[in-house]
Amino acid sequence: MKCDYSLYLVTDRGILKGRSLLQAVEEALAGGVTLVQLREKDICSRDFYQLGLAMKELTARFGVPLLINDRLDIALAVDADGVHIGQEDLPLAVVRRLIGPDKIVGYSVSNPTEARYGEKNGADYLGAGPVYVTSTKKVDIEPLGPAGLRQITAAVSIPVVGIGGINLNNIQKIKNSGLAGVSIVSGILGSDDPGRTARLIRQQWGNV
Ligand code: TZP
Ligand code: MG
Repeated sequence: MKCDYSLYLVTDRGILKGRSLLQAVEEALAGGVTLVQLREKDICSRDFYQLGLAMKELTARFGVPLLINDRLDIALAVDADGVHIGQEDLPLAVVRRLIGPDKIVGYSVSNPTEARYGEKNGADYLGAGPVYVTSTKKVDIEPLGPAGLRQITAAVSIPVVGIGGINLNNIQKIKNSGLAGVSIVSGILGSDDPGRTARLIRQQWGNV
């Protein structure tokens, strides 16, 4: 599936400053988010499913694809546009086989070896990170910075998005790293105005 990775919003309900998740994502979509990943770490399957259905309806209204983090079963159940998996989830080739050739499969990487593995085993795109220090996810990997990102983008020919600590203030520094886009959690959802922030980031990044 063809996909615009330029401004990729990943969700987190822990940083919403009292807003509802759907409301904050809707504002971000109105601001120009081009792709959404529903990421839930501590809700039961039934709640994840119900939220997935609601999120699918919302993103579809904006013509934006929805991916589900980690959970292939939820992605299939809500007929999402794809799934994003990491190094500790089901093996990439298994996910690709089960979800089929037409859905989007994303794969988290933090070095060129993992990136090449992802490209060979069926990923449509790679999420490379952490780019900068972040408190949204516990990671014990040194931030890649622009140079580390460039090593990853140079190693593969599929699209790569950067993730981790990216915000309005540091986005310029990774503009020339060969990325297809930026993937952001707190830089948008934790900002005072997700719609305005998304719009400003979109302006800074440009349309890919
Ligand atoms: N994967 C690598 S870093 C990260 C994920 C999900 C968290 C990114 O969150 P933020 O708030 O954009 O730093
Ligand atoms: Mg994962």
